[in-house]
Amino acid sequence: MSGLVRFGVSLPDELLVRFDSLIQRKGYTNRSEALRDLIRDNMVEQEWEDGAEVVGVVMLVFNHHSRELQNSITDIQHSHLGTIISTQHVHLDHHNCLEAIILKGRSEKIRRLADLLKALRGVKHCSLNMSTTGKKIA
Ligand code: NI
Repeated sequence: MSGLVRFGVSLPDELLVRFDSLIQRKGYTNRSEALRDLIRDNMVEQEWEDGAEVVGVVMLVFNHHSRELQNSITDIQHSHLGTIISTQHVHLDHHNCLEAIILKGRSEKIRRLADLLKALRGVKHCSLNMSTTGKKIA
């Protein structure tokens, strides 16, 4: 368990007014928690840039009736067993499916895999949520 350290921050007054307004809208009750989250976001972003081991979620929305596409999505997953840790399939409606693929591994590998999935014909939307293993984030 790490301890808490207090430190002073000097900011242009106008910037602080805007910061306070922003964090209030986002539901923060104090500046410290908002600042901690900003720092964490920045560290996670850096993990992705540095090629560290990270966690990501690829969300795919695609046409249920395209069997070829469904096969391709499954084939890609079967050939990346070391990186894909879980997959959830949701039948959104009669025509649309959503697949949430949770990945853990080197950031460039996860980006490549997300690009591969996105480029498949028939994918309506693909997004990559870039998160962290949490190991280095307090
Ligand atoms: Ni489905």
